[in-house]
Amino acid sequence: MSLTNKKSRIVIIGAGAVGSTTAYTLLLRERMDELVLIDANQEKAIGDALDMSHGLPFLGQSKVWAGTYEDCKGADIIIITAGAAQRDGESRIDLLKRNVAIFESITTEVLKYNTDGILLIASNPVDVMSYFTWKKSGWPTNRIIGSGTLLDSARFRYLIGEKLNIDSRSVHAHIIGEHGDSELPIWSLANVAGSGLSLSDEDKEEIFSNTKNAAYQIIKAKGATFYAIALALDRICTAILHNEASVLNVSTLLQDYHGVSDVFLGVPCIVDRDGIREVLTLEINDEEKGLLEQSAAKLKDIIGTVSM
Ligand code: 6V0
Repeated sequence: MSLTNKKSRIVIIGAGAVGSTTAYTLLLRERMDELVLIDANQEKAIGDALDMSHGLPFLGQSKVWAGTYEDCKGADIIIITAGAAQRDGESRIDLLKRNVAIFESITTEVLKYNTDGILLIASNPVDVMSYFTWKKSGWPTNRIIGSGTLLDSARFRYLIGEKLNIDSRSVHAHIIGEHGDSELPIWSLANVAGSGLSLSDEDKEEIFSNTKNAAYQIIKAKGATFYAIALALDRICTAILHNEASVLNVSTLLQDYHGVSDVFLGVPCIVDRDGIREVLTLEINDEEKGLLEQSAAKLKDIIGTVSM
């Protein structure tokens, strides 16, 4: 809920698996006063909003409805989880081009009604979509946030915690870079209460491989991933609405981050009411710096293949 008298509002664009699960998570945790669902498939958004509204007698005072872009007016946060599914035989680049076109039309509509909110991007490839949204919007970088490697870092911490039999909330460990195949684990700084981790090289390899391949594993098993990303998006929204200044590994524009510039990648950032207040530079080693450069080069190549 809002800390001021103004009603807090979150708009979710794309009420698919991720969007509707995020909506439900935000409602259960009573994060905002008003929640709006927008989807190209309006019936789906209407159905979800009704279904969730019928649970409100068991919850709190939040309102949820299927809306239009006009409802972006005054919204604190606009989460974009819309996306096209890959067609049979379609290349990843062609899928990306279709998703960029979808983002063009969504951003155009949002900007008609909102100029001072925070855009939170989850659609994949999230670092590329965040970069395009930033370019298209012309908004300052603090108000464009990609979910980045927050989910990957949570998976990493969970797996380390399981291996050591320690509560994953007490494990401090980062995945940075692309939310995808070129992401990198920062083993040099991973710790529990400041002590290094007693993990063998094999353990580390297994943990990182399971982190990186988690989405493939889940999609193979049930077609999509949505619970943990919904909690990650809820975490970012809470940091914003409650002005927490929490450190979260989100995707942001890097400028001379260990020599990397002009690309959105996941790194630890301080997130508060204004969005990204500060990008924190991790003291990573030379090997990790090399991997970060590779991740950035990959993203720049992808960005170069699609024009806005
Ligand atoms: P989904 O269930 O297919 O939902 C996508 C929704 O977008 C559908 O309901 C569509 O109708 C809607 N949509 C399509 N075009 C438009 C448009 N122009 N305007 C409004 N709505 C539109 O996909 P799912 O929810 O599983 O995934 C959504 C996106 O999130 C995909 O790009 C995933 O790859 C991405 N994820 C990102 C994660 C992360 O960590 N950042 C994690 C999981 C999924």
